Amino acid sequence: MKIAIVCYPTFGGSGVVATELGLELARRGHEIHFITYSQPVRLALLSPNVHYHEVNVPEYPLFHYQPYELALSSKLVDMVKLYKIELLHVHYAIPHAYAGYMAKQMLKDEGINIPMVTTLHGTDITLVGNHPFYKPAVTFSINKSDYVTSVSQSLKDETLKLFNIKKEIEVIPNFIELDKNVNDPTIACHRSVMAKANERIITHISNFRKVKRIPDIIKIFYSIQKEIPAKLMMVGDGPEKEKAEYLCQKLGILDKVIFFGNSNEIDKILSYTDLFLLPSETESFGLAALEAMAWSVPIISSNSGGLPEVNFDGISGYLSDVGNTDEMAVNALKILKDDETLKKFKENALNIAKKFDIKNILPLYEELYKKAINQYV
Ligand code: GMT
Repeated sequence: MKIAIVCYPTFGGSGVVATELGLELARRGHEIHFITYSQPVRLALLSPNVHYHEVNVPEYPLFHYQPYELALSSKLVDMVKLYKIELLHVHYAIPHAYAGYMAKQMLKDEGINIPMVTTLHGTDITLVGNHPFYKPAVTFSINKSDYVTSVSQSLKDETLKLFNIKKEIEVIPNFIELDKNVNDPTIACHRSVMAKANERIITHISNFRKVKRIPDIIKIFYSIQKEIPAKLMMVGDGPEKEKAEYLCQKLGILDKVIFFGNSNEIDKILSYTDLFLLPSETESFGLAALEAMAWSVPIISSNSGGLPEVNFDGISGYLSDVGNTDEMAVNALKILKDDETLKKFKENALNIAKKFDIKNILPLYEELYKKAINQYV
């Protein structure tokens, strides 16, 4: 199949899922065209089956806001015609589903019928899409998609609750490539560089937005390091990072916290991590947690959104109410208290992650694509 993938190219779950999906589809022989405003961060190499088309938005002094949707839909039209693309898969409803629908209509005018699959990722529904200024356009473009998927049952329920959706929504969860962890020889363990042998390593990875509740992470770690020797790895960048550094300084724990910034070495960091923290306000799935579990890392998370669908309470880690940092710290110490308990949680985390291996999830997308393309044949 010839598939166009539209996504955000930056660090963030939806772009990561879209990129990894495209790369795996390409490995399976499909022709993949990434169409976005810069090369996706996880798209290191282009190959004969992987193409990247940049969307350029010409600036003009009259524009207060640059019309990205317009440029994106025009690019989609041009690329569909040039490469005879058979399907559009847009990730994140805003504004991709809207731009995709416009492209569909323009192409229809020229006698080309192309199906569009929209994948809902989370904040496009829960935080941003639900804003009254966006809601009519988001509702419209979801309903005009040929097929709609959501990354968790919780996100599906939330979408149906918040919007007037007439389409069936299929749940296709986030995935990880487990083989990569076993087979990548470049992932040597650098644990000794980061921490002493007796210190537990605790990690958080995100884009440091408010929704991630970064101060909660510092609070949980503060309680942990009072009881046991530990280090905290803070990976990522975003609006809450500076405040987090300040809080660590105020609490006198800056020497125990390493701020990495955005990193392409997530696998390396996770390979020596003992515990992952994700106390988010809302999380449609929690890809970062799954990526950690794939490295046998147990999770302390909130119980919001889709997190209970990936982190199983008392098995792969623990879940607590949003903001209950005291309980989260107690649970973290339960996991970290001795090597035997930690080992059990690690094994469980990996076993649950296996369910989300790309080998199990990718065929669900392929089936959907076939259905979508066949409806226009
Ligand atoms: O988590 C983020 O802040 C990034 C965000 C995105 O849209 O890129 O991630 C969302 O999509 C991921 C992939 O489907 C999900 O695993 C994340 O849970 C979801 N984030 C939220 O719902 C906050």
